[in-house]
Amino acid sequence: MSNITFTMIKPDAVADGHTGAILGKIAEAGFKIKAMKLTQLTVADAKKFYEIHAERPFYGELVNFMSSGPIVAAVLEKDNAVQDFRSLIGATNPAEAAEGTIRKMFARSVGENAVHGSDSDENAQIEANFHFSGREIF
Ligand code: 3AN
Repeated sequence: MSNITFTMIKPDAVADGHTGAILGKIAEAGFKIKAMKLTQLTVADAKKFYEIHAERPFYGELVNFMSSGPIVAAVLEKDNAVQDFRSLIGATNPAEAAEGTIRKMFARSVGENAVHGSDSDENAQIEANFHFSGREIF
């Protein structure tokens, strides 16, 4: 059964000109695009999106970074979407990410790590609804 995951190409990767290459890797890996847009998070959006990390020492840095420039937000569909996408992007810290993963190839650092991927089916749905209205998801 197909399911969905939510991703953002983060401000570092958009600014570094990696959007096309990252979308190519996503398509090659068999994900279908159900929704996509170039947008920018406000500070309030970023705070809300990353609310779960509010107590972590890097929260302020994360919120500032994620609202610092345009991102590409997308909803992707594939069997086993959440886990397969996390395998495709690699470990949070690009220095620890496997060869060939998106973070290994394109991330700047653990904080500016090129892409977001949902960590559960439930969060994928919440994150998709945070960024897209029903009529923007196909
Ligand atoms: P992942 O994105 O791999 O699920 P999380 O959920 O632990 O990782 O972290 C969410 C985001 O917080 C990361 N994508 C990264 O941008 C940032 N982050 C995580 N750990 C650190 C850290 N040690 N220092 C700075 N930023 C971090």
